Amino acid sequence: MGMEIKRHEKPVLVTRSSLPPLDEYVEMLKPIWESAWLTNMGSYHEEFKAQLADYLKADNLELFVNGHMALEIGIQALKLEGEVITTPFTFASTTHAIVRNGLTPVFCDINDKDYTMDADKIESLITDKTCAIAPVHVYGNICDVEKIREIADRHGLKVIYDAAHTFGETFDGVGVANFGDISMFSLHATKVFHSIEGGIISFKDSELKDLLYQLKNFGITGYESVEYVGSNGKMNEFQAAMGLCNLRHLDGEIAKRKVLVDRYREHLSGVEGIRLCEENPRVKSNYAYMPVVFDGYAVDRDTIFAELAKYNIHARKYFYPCVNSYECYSGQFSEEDTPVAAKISRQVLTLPLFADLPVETVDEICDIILSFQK
Ligand code: T4K
Repeated sequence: MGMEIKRHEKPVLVTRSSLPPLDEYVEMLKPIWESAWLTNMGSYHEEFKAQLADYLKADNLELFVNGHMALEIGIQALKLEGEVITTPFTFASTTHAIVRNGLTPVFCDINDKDYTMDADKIESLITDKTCAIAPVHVYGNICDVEKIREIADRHGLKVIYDAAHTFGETFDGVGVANFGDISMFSLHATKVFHSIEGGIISFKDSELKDLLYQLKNFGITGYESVEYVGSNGKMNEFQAAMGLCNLRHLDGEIAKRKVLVDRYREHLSGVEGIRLCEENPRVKSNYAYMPVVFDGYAVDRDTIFAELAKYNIHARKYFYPCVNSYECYSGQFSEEDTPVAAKISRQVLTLPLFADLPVETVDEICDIILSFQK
């Protein structure tokens, strides 16, 4: 701290995809060339699925071309009708997947500690049309899974977790894939673990297995039969090969992220007007994001965002704006119904975090932020 900070020549972005050594990936491509089997559930697809089941400690899972298709198809497989209680503090995908299934989102506010759905506010939103609750383990913070399960069971509702940020995490030693009726993991290039693009649905009811497989393959159920209006959500062999390579290096990548998160915390914890998510001792984290909330700090979030940009450092406002104020939903919802989410979305900044981010850059980012201190 206290060093002179120069503008970075190359932009420091919020994240940077991890990649395996090139030779390792190229070696994986050779069998694809030999077999000329590129997609439609090839051998890498099957191998990847088996290794993921092991890593995620989940018996039932299906692979998809990306996280969003996984969520859309996962919801379709549950055959729901009516209203789904969800959070507005998320990426566009969560709500879009609900709406594109012909369901109506009902927005529940978040809590101001870890920004997941406020479980105490769910019951007042339940009506005779409610069919499911769709919370998000936002930034890798695990929702109040116990209370949500209890509410869902009492009202006969399905629970759909958007676990896009939560790959590999555990809660009390249980793989996060095991909560809810279904959970969706994103394997997008920007995630802690990726297969270029990719997605997973883990599911409780093993009877969903065939249906999910069929729905991601146009609803085809046999050579001469198409029983469902399915989609094309298949993961291809190049994606699966990337996933298999990355899985070998994942634990090392997470360990590097932890060092950086600890460093951010060292600098920013306890500073007046700056809030960090509390670490939950019940959760084994994957250190997916570094969200920082500026609430009563010397300057506001947007000033910090602009100041970092002067140094070619590009934090992101994940998740601003809230989904219930998107143009595409104009006139249907009001951000005022979820005041905590509205406030946090204006105060939060996710700082750069990726395995190969130099620790010196973390020091610089914190120096820039703390230079405004009164
Ligand atoms: N649910 C939640 C809660 C989610 O956060 C997401 C996705 C989903 C569902 C849907 O899952 P997927 O269908 O995407 O699997 C990015 C990601 O594209 C998106 O996956 C992610 N959430 C979201 C939070 O972040 P953008 O629009 O911010 O991406 P973009 O292109 O601005 O990239 C962000 C930064 O990542 C860049 O500044 C640099 C870096 N980057 C990006 C790409 C594309 C790389 O290093 N390599 C790359 O290939 O959405």
